[in-house]
Amino acid sequence: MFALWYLTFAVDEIRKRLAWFFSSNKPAAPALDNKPANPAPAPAPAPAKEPTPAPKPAAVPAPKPEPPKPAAPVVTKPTPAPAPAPAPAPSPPKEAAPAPKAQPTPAPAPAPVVAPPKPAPATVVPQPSTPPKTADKMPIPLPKSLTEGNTNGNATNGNQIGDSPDKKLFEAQQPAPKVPKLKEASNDFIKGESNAFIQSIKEAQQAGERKQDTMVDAAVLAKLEEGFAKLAASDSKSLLKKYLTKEVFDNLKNKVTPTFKSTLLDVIQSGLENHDSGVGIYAPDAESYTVFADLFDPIIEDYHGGFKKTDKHPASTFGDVKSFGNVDPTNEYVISTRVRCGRSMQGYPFNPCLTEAQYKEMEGKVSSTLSGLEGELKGKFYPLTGMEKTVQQQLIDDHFLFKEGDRFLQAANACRYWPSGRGIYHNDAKTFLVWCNEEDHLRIISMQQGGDLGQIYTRLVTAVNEIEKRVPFSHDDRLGFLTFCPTNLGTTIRASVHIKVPKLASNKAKLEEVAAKYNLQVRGTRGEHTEAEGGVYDISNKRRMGLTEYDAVKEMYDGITELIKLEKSL
Ligand code: ADP
Ligand code: CIR
Repeated sequence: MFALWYLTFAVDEIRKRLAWFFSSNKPAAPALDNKPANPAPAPAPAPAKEPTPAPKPAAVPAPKPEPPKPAAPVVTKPTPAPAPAPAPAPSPPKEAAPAPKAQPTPAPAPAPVVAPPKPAPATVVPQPSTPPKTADKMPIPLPKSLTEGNTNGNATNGNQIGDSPDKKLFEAQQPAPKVPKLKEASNDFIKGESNAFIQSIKEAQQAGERKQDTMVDAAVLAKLEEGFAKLAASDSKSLLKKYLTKEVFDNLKNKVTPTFKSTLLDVIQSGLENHDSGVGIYAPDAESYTVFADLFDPIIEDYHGGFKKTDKHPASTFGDVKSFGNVDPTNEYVISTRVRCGRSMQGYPFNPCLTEAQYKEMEGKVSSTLSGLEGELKGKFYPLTGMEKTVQQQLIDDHFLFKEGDRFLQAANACRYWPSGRGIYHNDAKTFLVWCNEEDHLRIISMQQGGDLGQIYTRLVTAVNEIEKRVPFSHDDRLGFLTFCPTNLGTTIRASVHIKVPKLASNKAKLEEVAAKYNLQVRGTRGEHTEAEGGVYDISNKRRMGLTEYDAVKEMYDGITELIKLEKSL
């Protein structure tokens, strides 16, 4: 009697499980953008340039993805730019602006401090007020207490990735266990092993749930396959092409980040669209550095001159700021000098995952925080929204403001809602500037004519220390300060000169070769991906990771000193 009842129960159970199994393993409907069906942020508008064209049928993978395998120059005249026309004051920062639906609410960022700053309490646990559907099973990222490398005196949180619970969780999720085949399970049942069968179906259910968590929709996979094939057939010199082997590609193409569900396409689409990229990848969110580590790690190691996946970035050390002299004391070669660093605000993801409301909220926080700066750093915030085109162009031409329409950033989905939330703060002399929400949340810049690196670096470090007292920034134990582009991780420091070395530069390849010997990078007059105008080159330290801030600046100082010596000797 019991056996009969049990058999009936088991058959019924099987029917239900089978019905579930087939329904829950269907791939999600293709999303309209390149995010999976349930993306955290608002969908991005199509980039200016159409991404990879529609896939050829042959390139479209089967709808059921395989489970992941294991795992002006130059400032030639003294600050010639006209002061920007008065721009509309940014709206006051909204406290706890409601997050859009399905958007993981960032950890509460501290209110802008204008008066004497208070360090954030190290024990505050960021509580998303509206946890995203897909993050329901995610532990809330706990703040780490102050790390050695983080000199800002604040706890770190959501953008922390080092050994965070998030990291452990999504490492543990890979690879998803093999889903037992139903036919095998049925045979088990016929053999009377019903308990084993029910157990195996339970396991299949769990595996299915995990598999769904990491499922990348078919449209994204098709774009990935076609983009990969085109890149592989191209003569691209990018680090993306160098390190995205078929094996790495296959291992990563089905992965998504736990919180924002960013895919490999989000990481590599800039390099897929722009085969002339030097690097070709960006991190849509901080978790990408771990989930897509098989691609990020070798690129980071190559770009930053040997920073291995087992290495740890040193603690932030600005060193003896006054120890630098003038890099060109006779004033013959260097036109101007600039040192910048990048920072990401804790509690906010990188560009591709930000909502328009977050952009505006961040702009408000940046503007109101900077309005508390004093002395030489005292200045004004000018939002891009409402800025006159002529004023904007003049600022760009004078090298104070970021350019517009960077195709590398656009393809990475980093220019959404432009110009919302973007702006620039500067003092009257335009020797201290802060960019808001261009490539990074903040770019803090000190620059002036001539080669007085000591004065320029001292100003930068004073400013960074002041701002860090007021705003908590994202920092990782291993990677240092977190940035959107892997080339900027670590110190985030780029110290550059605008320099004329006509003899050396008569052979561009030779100039590049000599610069590389001193770990220097050569850019054009208007920055990255531009040409030299009037023989003016932008030469800077290339690596920013695995060394201290002081050493990154010293690398530029020592290298330029050698270049000038060489130019004199020719
Ligand atoms: P970043 O340094 O932020 O990575 P870019 O290479 O795009 O970015 O340069 C940004 C702007 O800074 C450009 O207008 C560039 O000409 C200017 N710039 C860089 N170095 C100097 C310098 N030493 N003097 C004057 N302008 C500079
Ligand atoms: C590229 O890959 O060329 C762009 N995405 C920019 C990379 C950053 N550039 C750099 O060398 N620091």
